[in-house]
Amino acid sequence: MKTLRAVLIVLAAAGGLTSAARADVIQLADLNSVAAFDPAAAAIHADWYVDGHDYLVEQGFWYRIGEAGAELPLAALGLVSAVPQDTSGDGLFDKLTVKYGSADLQVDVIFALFGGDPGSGWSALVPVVTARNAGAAPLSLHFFQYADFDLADAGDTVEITGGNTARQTAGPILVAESVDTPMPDYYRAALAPEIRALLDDALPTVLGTVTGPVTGDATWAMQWHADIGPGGTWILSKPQHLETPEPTTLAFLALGAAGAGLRRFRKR
Ligand SMILES: [Ca+2]
Ligand SMILES: [Ca+2]
Ligand SMILES: [Ca+2]
Repeated sequence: MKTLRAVLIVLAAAGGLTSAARADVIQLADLNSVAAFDPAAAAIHADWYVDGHDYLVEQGFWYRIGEAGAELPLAALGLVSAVPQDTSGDGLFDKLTVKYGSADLQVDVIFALFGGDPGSGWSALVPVVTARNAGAAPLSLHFFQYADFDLADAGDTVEITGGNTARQTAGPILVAESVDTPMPDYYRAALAPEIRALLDDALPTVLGTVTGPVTGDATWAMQWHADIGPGGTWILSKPQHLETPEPTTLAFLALGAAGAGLRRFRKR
C-alpha cells in the first residue's frame, strides 16, 4: 500500500483528485470521458462517465487456480502498485497500470482511456491483462471478466455473438466489446446478480455458453483457461467502447450531469 499512497499523493498534487476524494480511487480522464478505478475493490472499475453520464455499475476480473474451489477477485492476490500516467500530454491521467501479485501468480492490468470530442457520446477503454506464472510448477489459470453496465434506468438488452462479442444496448445507447486475443472459452449473458453471485460463491464456476439475449439489469461475463508454464505469461486484450448518439441532446444534458458527477466525486 505504500506505493499506492505515494501514487495518490502525486495524483492529488497533479490535481487528478480533489483532497476530499476517497484515497483509494484513481481517476482517469480524456476529452469527454472520466473513468474511476478502485484497485483494492473486488470490481476494480467503478465509474465510466461519457459526456457527464455514468453508464457503469461495476466491472472487473476474477481468477481461479485449478479446477476446485472459489473464484477470487484480482485484489485477493495482493495489490502491489497502481500508477496512473498522462500519455497524451494534456495534464490528465489517461492510463493506469495496476500490479497484483502472490508467490505463484503475478497479474498486471493496464487500462487506457480514449475519450471522444465533448458531446460526441463516444468513449473507449482498452484493458490489457498480463498474467505471469511466478512459481516453479505449471499453473492452470481460469480467468474471468465481469461487466455490469446500466445504460438506461428502464433496463438494457445484452447478447453475446460469435463466441467473443458482447453488445449491450438501450435504444440508441451501446456498449460493446469483442475479444479475440485470445477467444474466450465460455461466456454468459444474464441479469444481475446471477453472474456476480457465481463469482462470489465457494464453488468452481464454468460460465457455459449462454448467449442471451436477456433484458433487464443486464450483465455479462467471459471466461478463459490458460495453462502457464513456470516463468510463462498469458496476455488478454479486451477493448470496449461506448456509443451514445444524438450528441447535441446529450451534450446539453451533460452540462447538468457533469456537475452532478463532480459533486459525487467530491463527496467521496
Ligand atoms: Ca492525458
Ligand atoms: Ca464460483
Ligand atoms: Ca446492468
